Amino acid sequence: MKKKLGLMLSTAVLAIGLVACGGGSQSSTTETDPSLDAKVETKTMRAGIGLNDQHPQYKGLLKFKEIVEEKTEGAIKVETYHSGQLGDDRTMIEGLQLGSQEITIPSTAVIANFVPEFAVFDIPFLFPNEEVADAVLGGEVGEGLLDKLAAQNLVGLGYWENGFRDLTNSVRPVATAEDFRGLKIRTMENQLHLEAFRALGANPTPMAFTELFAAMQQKTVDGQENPYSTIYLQKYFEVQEYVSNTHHIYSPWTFLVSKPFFDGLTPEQQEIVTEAAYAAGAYQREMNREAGAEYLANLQEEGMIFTEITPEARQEMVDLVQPVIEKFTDQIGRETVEAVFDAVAEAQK
Ligand code: TK8
Repeated sequence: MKKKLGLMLSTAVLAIGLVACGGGSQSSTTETDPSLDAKVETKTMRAGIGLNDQHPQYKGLLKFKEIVEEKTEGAIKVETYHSGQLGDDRTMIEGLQLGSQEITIPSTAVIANFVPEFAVFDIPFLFPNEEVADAVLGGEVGEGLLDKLAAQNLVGLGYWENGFRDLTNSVRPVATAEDFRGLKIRTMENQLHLEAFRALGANPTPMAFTELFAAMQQKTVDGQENPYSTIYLQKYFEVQEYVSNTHHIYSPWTFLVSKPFFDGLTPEQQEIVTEAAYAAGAYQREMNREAGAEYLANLQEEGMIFTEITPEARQEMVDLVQPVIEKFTDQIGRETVEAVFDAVAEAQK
């Protein structure tokens, strides 16, 4: 009798739990635990990213999966989908809001379409190096921006590293701003990126990451800009000839979880998922940097022609994009822009 009452209670609690976290959501299933004769609710986190399974972004996601499944003893299962299998960044963010997936790790540039303040990280030449980027993103300013995601039904659990973005193209070597003239460059879907490349003299086209390789292959665009890791691991050397170390933007990714799903987790599960996201982010950043120098050498071995951007040429680019930064400061939020620039200055002391 006692056992039956226990089973009834645990089933009742389970039923309340299911209703609390959205009931029949596809992300929650119940399995019978033979050892306890009680129904143990397992939850599934469908995680989609844009990069392929060779990239540190995916290796970081596998680390997240390993930690969460181990620490929750299988109560939370993580399904991983790479190479845009669940869609491009914008589609996957909407998937979190609609409940068709639970995790994605998009560029802040695309998040800016949902939370305008995130465009602050698209300000060209904002971060001088990775150490300053780490200090700002991991500090009060970066964490404060994550809090703004809640209004979009999203939870931000730290920043991962996409890295410094560099230009490639199939037309000519680019050594100065003059060399950008007329190049059809794919940019992320972000107005600031678009106008910054216009200011440099290029002819930019916003495009989802998932369409980029084909666009370069069909010469719909002449070039693109991404970190060396992406250029190499996505095999852009097969469709691009020239690469320059423009290092024009340090691009973060943000680890996003669906807020309705996150709110349905137990406090202990929320802590495990949060800690796993930050730990996997640190793991991914370290892996990205360890291999960083090799990627450019690999690109040259694959036949790409590398052009060094001199400090003078880079300064000319900085000067050309200043009016764009001014124009977007109010759209991003003057307070946010000033706070980020102050944090950058503080991190360099
Ligand atoms: C991958 C994108 C990519 C980004 C881009 O999902 O779109 O060029 O740099 O990393 O987020």
